[in-house]
Amino acid sequence: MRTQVAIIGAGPSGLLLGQLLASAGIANVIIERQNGEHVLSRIRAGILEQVCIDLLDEAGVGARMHREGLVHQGFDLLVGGERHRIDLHGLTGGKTVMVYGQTELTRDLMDARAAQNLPTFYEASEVQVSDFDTAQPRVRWRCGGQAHELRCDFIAGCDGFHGVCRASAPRGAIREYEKVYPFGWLGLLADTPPVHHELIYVNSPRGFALCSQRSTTRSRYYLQVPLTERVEDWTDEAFWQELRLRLDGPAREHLVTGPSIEKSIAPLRSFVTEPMRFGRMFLAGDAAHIVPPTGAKGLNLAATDVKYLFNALREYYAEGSEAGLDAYSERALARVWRAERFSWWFTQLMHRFPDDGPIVEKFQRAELDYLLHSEAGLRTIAENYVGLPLDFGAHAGRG
Ligand code: RFL
Ligand code: PHB
Repeated sequence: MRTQVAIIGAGPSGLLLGQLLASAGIANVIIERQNGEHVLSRIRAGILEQVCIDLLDEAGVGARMHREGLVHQGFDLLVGGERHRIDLHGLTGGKTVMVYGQTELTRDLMDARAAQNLPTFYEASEVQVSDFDTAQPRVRWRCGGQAHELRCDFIAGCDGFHGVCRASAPRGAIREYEKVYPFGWLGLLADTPPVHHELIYVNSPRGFALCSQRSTTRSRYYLQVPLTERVEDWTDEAFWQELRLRLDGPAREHLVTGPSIEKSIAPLRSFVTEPMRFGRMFLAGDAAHIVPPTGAKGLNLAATDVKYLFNALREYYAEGSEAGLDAYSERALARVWRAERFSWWFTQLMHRFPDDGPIVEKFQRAELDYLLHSEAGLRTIAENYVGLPLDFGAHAGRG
């Protein structure tokens, strides 16, 4: 079998890249370890930046998102029992974010791919990538007891944090940066109306909490929990009770509880791989970097990697130019580090760290107090949250 681009992983990165390439007439094959239902069952991101929305439109899969997604012009920070609104729209000259679940976005991409009959191999085991230091990279895998081999021009490693692509890069050529946080997020999804029309990020003495949503009838809540907690030990009732304790009076009053549809604990991590290119293999999305979810940046970063990679591949096939491919890693990493910094900063601003003494708590409160009462501080939060412009820093020669 032969194709132009072999894509490893059918998460949002791989599926989006596949749609964009197909729209430009570039042949691609996706190889995914799980089955489609399993990919759709992972409850993850909920907030899309404009750059992600534009890219889904460019890929021709934005119709349902525009119909069903909720445009948010701001969110609340609840600090010391007091609510402060971050007016994203007002502080950024009209920018907004959209609430549209990763599950829905993935489903739209999967449906579009199936409708166009684009080749996808689900339930692939023993996936191996090789020869990406030559002009003929190779992917091998097994499916239903049968061995498969694919020759291609390029490999796109869109296989997430635990994938095979990054692990196959030569050890001497790769540098990894990592910070693991001493807590996780316990998430609960329920078919109950959200407690508030916008998101509420909560810094409480009992730890961080987040009131998010998927629609006007489906809520998503998170609680900061110690890494020692097990999801089996959290009944729905215990979750709601702890959430109530972290909210303010009005939110407590409006909170509608109900049975959970899903509950899980996600560890928090900052992680970056440098570079994001190894010969003819390119990493994109969670395969190359992880952010703690506090800034809602993971999926959006994946989308911008895909944008840069797609533009580079299109340029290569249309004009024979490798300039975009050569610039990919540096260009993507410049944006990655900015989002990593924001996610780390917002995480340490909003959570309780078990080893921090009372003085660090005071520093945190003083910083929040400053940010929330300063136009510059509010703007810093807002412009990072909606996503820095794609050409940010370009004028300083770093774009
Ligand atoms: P994914 O989604 O992990 O998909 C990778 C795919 O590759 C497959 N795979 C393999 N396939 C073939 N061979 C192998 N050897 C393979 N190994 C793995 C996997 O089965 C999978 O299907 O990576 P991708 O596509 O880069 O997408 C990244 C996003 O999923 C991720 O960044 C976001 O979910 C992060 N995230 C959020 N991002 C946002 O932008 N906004 C948010 O509000 C937001 N909230 C979140 C989040 C992530 C969370 N968790 C659980 C980590 C909230 C949470 C709780
Ligand atoms: C979510 O709805 O899952 C979500 C929203 C905002 C975040 C993280 C997760 O910062």
